[in-house]
Amino acid sequence: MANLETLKKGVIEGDVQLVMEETRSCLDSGMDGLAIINEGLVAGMNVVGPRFKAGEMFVPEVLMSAKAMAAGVELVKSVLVDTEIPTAGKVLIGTVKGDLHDIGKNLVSIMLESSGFEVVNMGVDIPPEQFAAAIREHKPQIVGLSALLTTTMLAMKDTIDYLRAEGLRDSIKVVIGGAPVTADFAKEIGADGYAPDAGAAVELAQGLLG
Ligand code: B1M
Repeated sequence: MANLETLKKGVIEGDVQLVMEETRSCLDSGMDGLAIINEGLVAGMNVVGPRFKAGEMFVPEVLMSAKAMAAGVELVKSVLVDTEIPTAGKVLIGTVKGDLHDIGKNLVSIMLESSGFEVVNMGVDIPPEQFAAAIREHKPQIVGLSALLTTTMLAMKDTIDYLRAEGLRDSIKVVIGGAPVTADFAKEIGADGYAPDAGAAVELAQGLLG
């Protein structure tokens, strides 16, 4: 019997095989695709986020959960050809110029995607000009900047200043994060918000657009 609770459990446990089997049987039983995503797959990820934030789950486990959820979403998407999957908003995210750290930023991307955001992940070492070009191309509501080095934190300010000079700052919310970053620093450089971890980044994005 297809069961959304089993699906949710599969995501929490990062069990790719179980999630794929259960997603298939939910689809075979005629269950609505969006219900499978929201009440099974995303519901599982909604448990993972707070557990990670509380230090009850660690990075490798979160990545397995995200992988399991993504496998299920792919299966559902393959049958939802004509159905629009509603998005919570569009986020453009990248690690700033000079910085090559991307593990945390990718985790933030995954958690945002799991919560229904459309994410354009630009990668690492992104100069302000490239952020500006991507904002023009993708028209996100939120731009996320990540930095892991005390030296590259300054590139966050450069990026925000550049976006302001280009007339793009007022059309977006800028959120920042990364180990050396603080809420005070976010205020100082004119960002709209700071999140200490991936779970908080999702809450921040939801709050800014809500
Ligand atoms: Co680097 N490194 N590293 N490194 N590295 C640190 C950051 C460091 C603290 C290590 C140390 O000395 N103790 C130190 C920085 C010191 C400082 O500036 N204060 C450091 C250094 C010095 C360097 C090099 C300069 C070393 C050298 O070459 N001499 C060099 C710089 C390269 C460059 O970027 N130009 C370097 C290189 C590297 C590797 C390439 C080897 C590798 C990166 C691999 C990769 O990312 N693909 C690496 C790693 C792995 C680390 C440590 C060990 C781990 C970082 C990590 O992935 N953490 C790190 C030490 C540490 O943090 N313990 C260190 C796990 C990740 C899940 O957490 O990234 O904090 P984190 O992300 C969190 C939050 O910060 C937040 O949410 C995430 C999930 O909860 N968050 C956001 C992150 N981005 C966010 C964006 C948001 C919101 C929240 O909104 C947009």
